Amino acid sequence: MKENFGLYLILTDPVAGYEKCAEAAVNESIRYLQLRMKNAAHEEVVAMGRRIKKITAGSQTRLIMNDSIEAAIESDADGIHLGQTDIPIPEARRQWNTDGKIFGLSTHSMEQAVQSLELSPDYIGIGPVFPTQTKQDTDPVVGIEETGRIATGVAVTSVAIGGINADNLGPLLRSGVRNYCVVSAVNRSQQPAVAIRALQAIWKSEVF
Ligand code: 3NM
Repeated sequence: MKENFGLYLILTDPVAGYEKCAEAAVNESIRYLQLRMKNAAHEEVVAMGRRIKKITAGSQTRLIMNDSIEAAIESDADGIHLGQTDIPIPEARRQWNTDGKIFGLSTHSMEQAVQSLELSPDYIGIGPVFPTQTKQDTDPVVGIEETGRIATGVAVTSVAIGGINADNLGPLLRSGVRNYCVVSAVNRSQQPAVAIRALQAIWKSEVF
């Protein structure tokens, strides 16, 4: 069944600090929290993953590690998010053969989204919906309408990503999108709980 949880929060250099953001995600019952420390050393990523796992333990919040299957295993995360050029999902599942782990995959077009279904990801990302400063060398912008078409058209849980904020979230959800990822809309806030609540209030008013 396709999930409907709204915000999937990615943490990258949050101004309020990783722990404070993770606590806010737990307190706001955010389903997915991804640790994306692109330029950090492996040991640093694993150490932060373990710290965040302690914060999410026993909560509804699942910790997803970005890219590195080793970091995901070593920090005992709940899942991993892979890009189109990372190790393929079947290989990741072989390396991390533990029941219940979550495997997510980035996609950047209808074609990729449809093709990804062969790999049985637990969810897919769709993006970038809008231009974003957060990720370098992104694929072409997908746009609201096409993102909605993909999200409603594929038989897998999906999250829209790229340039999403409180101003454009309403129209995005009206296109049929149910779940959305943000980096800067929360990581640039000194009060992550307030930013999370503002976004999820929009999601609740549009989706329910
Ligand atoms: N992946 P922000 S766009 C991590 O298109 C990431 O797959 C993208 O950051 C994709 O919310 C992106 O600050 C950056 O725009 C999202």
